[in-house]
Amino acid sequence: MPPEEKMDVPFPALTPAQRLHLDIYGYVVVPETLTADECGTLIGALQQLKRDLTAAGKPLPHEPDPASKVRGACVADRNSTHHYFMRDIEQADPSITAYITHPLMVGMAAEIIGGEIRMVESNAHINSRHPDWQSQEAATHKYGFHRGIDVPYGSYTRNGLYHCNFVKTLTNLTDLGPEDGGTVVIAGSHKMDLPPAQLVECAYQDRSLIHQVIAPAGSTLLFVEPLIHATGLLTSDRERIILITGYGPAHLPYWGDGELTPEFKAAIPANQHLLFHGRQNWDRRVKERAELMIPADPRSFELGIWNERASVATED
Ligand SMILES: O=C(O)CCC(=O)C(=O)O
Repeated sequence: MPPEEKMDVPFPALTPAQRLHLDIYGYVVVPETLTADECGTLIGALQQLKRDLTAAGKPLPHEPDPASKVRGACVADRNSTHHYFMRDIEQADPSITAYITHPLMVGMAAEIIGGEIRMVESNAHINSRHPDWQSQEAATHKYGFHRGIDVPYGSYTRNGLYHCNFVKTLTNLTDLGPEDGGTVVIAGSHKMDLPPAQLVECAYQDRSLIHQVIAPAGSTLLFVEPLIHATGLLTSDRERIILITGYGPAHLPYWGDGELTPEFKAAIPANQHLLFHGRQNWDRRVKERAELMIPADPRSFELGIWNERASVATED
């Protein structure tokens, strides 16, 4: 692949300890991936999108008239009063596109996928506590646990390290304390090829198996989709705002319902063609971490301007 078609992303993107954490638990929380200003910009864009989606009557996926969507985006559930789940948001605002194309996010996902990647979905959630929150107890709460891909199909090991073909970067744009509904996961379930219902039942019997994201704004939960996970229980009076990109190997399809407009497609630079369009080929261009103790690429990257990313200097 010519250098001008490859975005410059960190490799390895994770420190050895972060990589080990992800291998053991199926997730790692990476702090300070976005600055306070970057979080503020993204919150502004998501609140605007929420207002615009509401004004448009909350279009759903697979609407017969795609024009009813808002800049390609829709909501997952029209009726929820406290949980606003926005889907297919990749072209809804340039700052959201900048999050999807952020070199650190792309680099972290590529490291776990083990080669060239594409975006497969993009979402955001703005949620506040449930109207019945006072009747909900953290010690007995039942979460909406699920996994996005099963263990044997989604995973492989190379050089002693775990890889997965469906990875998400989930960044909290608001601070998450223990009562702010941070994502919960059943730690280590990404390696357990057992019926999810059994894993969930065991986690309710021993709740120390359930880990919850508690992290300052601008932290990214990097996780693999065989990991059983759910939205946490929110009982504070604060709003939680999170932004998510799903990534997969470049030869898998996009599975959202968004259709890129001709204007958006025209603005995609050569070095992001793969990220937005993938590549129809059986071949998988592998780039795997050779061993755990390789230090992380020390460079820092900004949210920046989505279609002005640097390309690699030379071919690998
Ligand atoms: O709301 C959350 O924290 C979890 C989101 C989620 O379940 C997902 O992206 O699959």
